[in-house]
Amino acid sequence: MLRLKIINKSVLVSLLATSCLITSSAWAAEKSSGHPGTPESEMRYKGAPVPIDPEQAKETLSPKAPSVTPEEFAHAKTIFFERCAGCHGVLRKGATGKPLTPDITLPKGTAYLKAFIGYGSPGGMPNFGTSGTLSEKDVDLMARYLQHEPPMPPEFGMKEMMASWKVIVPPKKRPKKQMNNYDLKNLFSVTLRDAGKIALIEGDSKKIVEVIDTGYAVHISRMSESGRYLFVIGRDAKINLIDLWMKHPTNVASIKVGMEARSVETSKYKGYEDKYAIAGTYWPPQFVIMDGDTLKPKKIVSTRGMTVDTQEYHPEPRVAAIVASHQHPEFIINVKETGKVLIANYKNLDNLKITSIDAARFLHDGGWDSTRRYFMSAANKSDKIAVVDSKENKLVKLVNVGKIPHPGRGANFVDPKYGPVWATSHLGDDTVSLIGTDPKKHKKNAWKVVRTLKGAGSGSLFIKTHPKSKNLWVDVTLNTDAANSQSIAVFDLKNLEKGFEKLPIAEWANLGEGPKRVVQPEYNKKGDEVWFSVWSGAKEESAIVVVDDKTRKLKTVIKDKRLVTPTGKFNVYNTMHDVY
Ligand code: DHE
Repeated sequence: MLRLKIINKSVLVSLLATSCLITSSAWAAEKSSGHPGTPESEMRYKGAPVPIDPEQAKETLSPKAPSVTPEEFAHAKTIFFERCAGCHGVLRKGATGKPLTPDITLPKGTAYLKAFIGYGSPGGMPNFGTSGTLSEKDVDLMARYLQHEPPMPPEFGMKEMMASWKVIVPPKKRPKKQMNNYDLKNLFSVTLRDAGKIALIEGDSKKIVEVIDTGYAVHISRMSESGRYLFVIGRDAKINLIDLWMKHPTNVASIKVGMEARSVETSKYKGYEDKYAIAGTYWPPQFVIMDGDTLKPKKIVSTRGMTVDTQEYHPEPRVAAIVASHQHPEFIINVKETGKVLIANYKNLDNLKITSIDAARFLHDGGWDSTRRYFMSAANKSDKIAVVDSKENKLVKLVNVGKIPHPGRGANFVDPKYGPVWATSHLGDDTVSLIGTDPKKHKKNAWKVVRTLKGAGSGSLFIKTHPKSKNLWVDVTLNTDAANSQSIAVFDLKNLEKGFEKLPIAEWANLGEGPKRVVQPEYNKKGDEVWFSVWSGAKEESAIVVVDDKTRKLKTVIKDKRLVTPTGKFNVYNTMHDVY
């Protein structure tokens, strides 16, 4: 059985913790990343370690490259997966970082590569040597290692998936009705990132009612259409299927679908409610369609292929956001490195029909417009939002927005002047772009940026509102100034010209030392409360701060020693119905 042997769980825990959260004093000082214009925060965000066991990637010594001993090769592989693969790709074909294949590195030679690794570059490479991250010896080793063929981690096909697949409680033995008294629709699934668990928190009582073991560093939770099944995916590509009807909601099935992943979704089209689930992986680059109530893998599809612009082969196009179509029995899949949106029709899995839509590189996150017809997807390094019409299955427009759009699922509301809009904030600048989304009644505003708001700063990850709310909440989690990253900016939707108010969310949590980044606003079912994670280090206290949406005043702080590094929060009702 092929099992992911995480580099060493405790090492990965500390690496992830240091890669994504550094101490508050360091944030405040914001060390140079060695790349003018790319702050350390962004480099760390993109360059998190890849949870692939380096031992599983075969050594590939190339005769023309400078010599590297087997011991050195093993050490270099570990450094590469921990420090470099997040940006350059496991196979070094290039992602947000430049390609580093031997046809490029061999002609450059050891001295050039050493300087590059040691000092960094204006193109985005951190200064691994001068920052003290790598020793001089390791810089020299990496310069030689990069001239060899990239070692290839193993593939993960049906055999490996089946070997990892577990049905813990078969569908027949599951309850026929809800066996607990929780208000399931207002339950929140909260990622406890560095604990490898999720917490279920009741929306009304704010009590943690269950803490459930999951894969490592859970990325997202998604709900089945009926609201019964919760799907949780770890960074290690483990999916947990949780049955919310059980007396104590718990895992009823699990599977590993690869070695690294970020996305999971379930079928939502009429007639296919709860029938299928889909997960996309970073490694291997593929997606898999599974049975919705057991996770039994049915169909695996590779995403390897040609890039949208230069039309050259990319061996590692990672799967980013996936949404379930409400127009057809289809999943809509963002493929990062090729810049393509794939629409997979699950009506007939043996004759799978895939529509491939040319968008732009590198597709990342995104969500629906308010009608749930148009998928708005961030092509982050192209500074564009790709608008895909899920009814006609075609690209409507590539809309130019600010620098590195990062919407999460975005925010839908009605602009007093321009009509219905969908909004994104940005990692790379302090703006919020509002895109018109109503081609029928507001045709001249459709699919263009109708308004740009000035937010609190760059480094925003998520933006949120609710159909019942008059507020637009924008986090600035990765901003270099702790006064920003520990606060939230809130705009009045009825008076956007007025600018934002800044609320000191982390201060309200009243925690001790720690980075305390405020991340990912999420509404309750009614749309009258907003929940924020105050995400501190794994060994420090974190909290969830609940704000009254109408008054913008603190309502409650949820603190509990089990709340280790809370990041994403997913309200069952809002996630079921794509309300954002
Ligand atoms: Fe995420 C969504 C990938 C870093 C928290 N993140 C997503 C999605 C993708 C993605 C593809 C969309 C999934 C979907 O909708 O199907 N994230 C990545 C990365 O590749 C990246 C940049 C680096 C990495 O190595 O993971 C990254 N993400 C982070 C973080 O550092 C965050 C803040 C904490 C963490 O878990 O590591 C983080 N990402 C989230 C959250 C969502 C998310 C909370 C879901 C937001 C939502 O409201 O839907």
